[in-house]
Formats: sequence, structure tokens, C-alpha cells
Amino acid sequence: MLNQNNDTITAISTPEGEGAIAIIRISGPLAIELSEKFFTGKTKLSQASPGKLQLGKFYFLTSPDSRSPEIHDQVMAVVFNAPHSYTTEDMVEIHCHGSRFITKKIIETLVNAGARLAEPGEFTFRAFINGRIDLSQAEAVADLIKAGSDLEIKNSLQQLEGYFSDNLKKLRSKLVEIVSLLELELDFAEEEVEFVKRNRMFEIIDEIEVSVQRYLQSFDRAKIMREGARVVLVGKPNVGKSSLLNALLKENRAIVTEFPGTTRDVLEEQVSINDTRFRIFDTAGICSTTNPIEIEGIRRTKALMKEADFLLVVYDGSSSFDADDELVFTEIEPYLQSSDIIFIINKKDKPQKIQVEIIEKITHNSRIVKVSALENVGISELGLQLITRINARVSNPNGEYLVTNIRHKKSLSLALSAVRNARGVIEQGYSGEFIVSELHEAIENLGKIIGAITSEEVLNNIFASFCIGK
Ligand SMILES: Nc1nc2c(ncn2[C@@H]2O[C@H](COP(=O)(O)OP(=O)(O)O)[C@@H](O)[C@H]2O)c(=O)[nH]1
Ligand SMILES: [Mg+2]
Repeated sequence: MLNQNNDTITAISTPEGEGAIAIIRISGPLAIELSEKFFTGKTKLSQASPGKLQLGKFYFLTSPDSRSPEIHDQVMAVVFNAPHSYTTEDMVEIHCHGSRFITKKIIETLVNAGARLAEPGEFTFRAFINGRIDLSQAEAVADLIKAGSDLEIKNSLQQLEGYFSDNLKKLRSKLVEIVSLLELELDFAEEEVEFVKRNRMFEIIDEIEVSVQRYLQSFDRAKIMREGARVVLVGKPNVGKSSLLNALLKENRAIVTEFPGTTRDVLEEQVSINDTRFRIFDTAGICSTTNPIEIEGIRRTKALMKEADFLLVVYDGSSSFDADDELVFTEIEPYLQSSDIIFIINKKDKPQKIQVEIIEKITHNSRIVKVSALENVGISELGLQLITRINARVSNPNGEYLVTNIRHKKSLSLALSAVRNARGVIEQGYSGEFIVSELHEAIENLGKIIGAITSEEVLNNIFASFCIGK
């Protein structure tokens, strides 16, 4: 549990192990005084100019109360005076040689003199508790440390520099403003005055809805970038879904047979074309059946469709459109608007029997791709089309901030439903207190992201994921 005391804490801030140098941080009211006892340089640390490295010696304790003149390390020390430091407290950093033994000795020396070992993330926690950064900025620190791509760095920096928090604060304060006016209105209930014009309220609600929705969509995009787009193959049995997966993978991963219903479970493969990553899911064919194994397979197919970023709907060109194809269509219909769908007619190497006009009607004349998975015809074009669509979906030309944190996403979703409920309540002419209650909900959820209102449990969870010394 993170301690809210302002005692003096210390930890090694560089990774464990041997290295050229290691850095030990000390933060708190005694940071300078404690370090000064063991450091000898040209200038005393209490008189050192802040932010400037001082060359000197750091002496270790050899027994509980004595330091030996021989046993020391040559170090650089730097002082940051409160409030101009990472934690806003007095801070010292000791840059010593990166030996496990030396770092251990220095920490032991400082702890013996009265410092306490810092908990994971405790320096950043202090920066948060002391108001230097808000919660989403603290989380950005952890993200930055873990960043593995240009995009992740850019995004965590936007968050760290407060771009995201500032936007949320603005949205939140607009809500706070209407809520306070509405509360005033409730106080003067008998006089039937309207302090907030309902139209103005709709305007603000619309604005918040649009912004929050955009953030939520950015979460999906970020997820595609990070994990790869989820592409799900659907169609009735035997149309060549598994063959198509194999053709796309250029290897025989999925089992292909002439017996319908061979793929009873979901198969996932990861493919990378031109640096775009995607995950292809081969599924059990959709058909009317009483076989319990097939029924379970179809249930999983449907569950997967809900999570898909793209659907590849496959038909067999060599047979006519039948009841099962119809069933496939019923299943994908709800996704026609929201998901990206590519319609594929497979087996173009065989004489064609399918009524293309039926599919054209279903697809509202969107382009249908004709391929032969068996003879590898049209497959690379299909791959390219997929990539173009994925890239169009994830592209971020304006360098927009992307929400990547699941905690933020959850709070944003709750805030979104609350403002939508508020709109409903106003439209139905409910009294002010119902509007206030929904808007409070939205305010609270936006506030949770920046840590304006946060439970201790949430805080502990967040900071526990940090490394020691950060
Ligand atoms: N002639 C021809 N046969 C194909 C083609 N694609 C798949 N098949 C055959 O159709 C049958 C079913 O293929 P499969 O990939 O298992 O279909 P799924 O049930 O949709 O996964 C197999 O015998 C495949 O060899 C194709 O493009 N042309
Ligand atoms: Mg199959």
C-alpha cells in the first residue's frame, strides 16, 4: 500500500545488474541532509547548485555506525531543491558505478541513516499526490518506459505533457458548469426559472458526446495498430475458407478436406504484409445443423464476428447460392454498417454457377473479389486490398492522441452512456435532479481518468505496475 507520509525514500532507478553506471534516487525532507553525510566533493550538497553534477566520493557504512575512509565509490551527485524536482520534494541522485554490490552498499548506508526503501512507483506517486502531474500523466510515465514504437512514444508523451488531461478537464468543467446552474435552479424550484437553457445543455452534451466517442474510436484504432487487425473468415462449410487462409499464409496450416464441417474450432494465424500486421481467424462454417459439435463451432464463429475488425465473407462460385449462403448473410447483416466487409467468390477456376446478382444485391454493389484459393489466383490482390483497408482504418494523419489505456476506455464508456442518458432525461422532460444525477455520473467518470476522484485501490493498482525507483 502506498504511503502518503512525507518521509525520505530511496531506491535504485536503473535496471538491476551490472552496468557502466547506476543511479540511486533519494527524495523527501532529509534527502540532502542524509546524502551529505556520506558524500564528499568540492561543494557540500546543501550548497550545490541544483541540477548540476558534482564529482565526489560516496562513503559506505562498514558497520552500523562507522564509515571507512577506504571504502567508497567515485560518484557524481546532483541535487534538486523542492519544489523543482520530479517529486516536488528535495531530491538527490547519486550516479555511481553500476555494480550490484556498490548500489546495495549505498542503499544500505542511506537506509541505515534514516531513509526508507521506496515502493514501486513511489517517486511518481509523490509527483501525483503533490499535484505536479495528474493520474493519466503518471500512467503515461509507465507507458513511456514500456514504449516499443515511435507511435507509442509519441502517444505517451502527449499524455505525459498533459494534452489528454487538459482536454478532459475542459469537457469536465463544462459539465460542472451546467450542473451548478441546474442545482441553483433546483434551489429556486418554486419560482420556475430556467438558469440553463435546454438548448445550451444539448449543445454541451453533443460536444462531449462527440469528443468522448472519438476517444473511444481511437482506442480501437490503437488496438489494431498494436495487436494487428482481426480478420475473420466466414461462410458456409466447404466454400474454401481454410484454403483461403492457407493461400494467404502461403503454407498449409489449416486442415483442408472435401468433407464439409472440417473446421470445427477457430484457428488463428498472424500474417504481416508490407509491415501491416493482422490476425486471420478461420472459423467453422455457418449452416443449419443439429450436430452439437457444429452448433458449438458456429456459436464460436458468431462470437468472433462480434470482435472482428474485418469480415471476409466467402461464397463458392462453383455452386448456386443456397439456404446456407442465405443464413450466412443473415448473420453478417448486422455488421454491414459497422465492420469492414470484403465479399469473396472463391473457386473461380471451376465453371461458375453462383448467381452473382444475388451477392451484388446483398453487398449493395460493393466490389466483389473473385479468387481461386486452390490455384492461388487473385490472392495477392486480396491481401493488398485488405492492407489498404486496414491502413485506411488506422491511419492517423493529424497525429491525433490515441487512448490506449483500458482504465481510461472504461471510464470514457461510462461517461458516454451517462451523457446520453442525460440527453434522454432532458428530452423526456424529467425534472432537473434527474439531469443532475446523470451529469454527475459523467463528471465523476471523466474525473477518474485524471485522478480527480480515485479510490485507494485503483491508485495502488496503478502504481504497483511501476518499476522500483520510478
Ligand atoms: N476447385 C477449387 N477447389 C477449392 C478451392 N478452394 C477450396 N477448394 C476445395 O473445396 C473444399 C473445401 O475447402 P475448405 O478450405 O476445407 O473449405 P471450408 O470448409 O470453407 O474451410 C476442398 O476440397 C478444397 O480443396 C478453389 O479455389 N478451387
Ligand atoms: Mg474449414
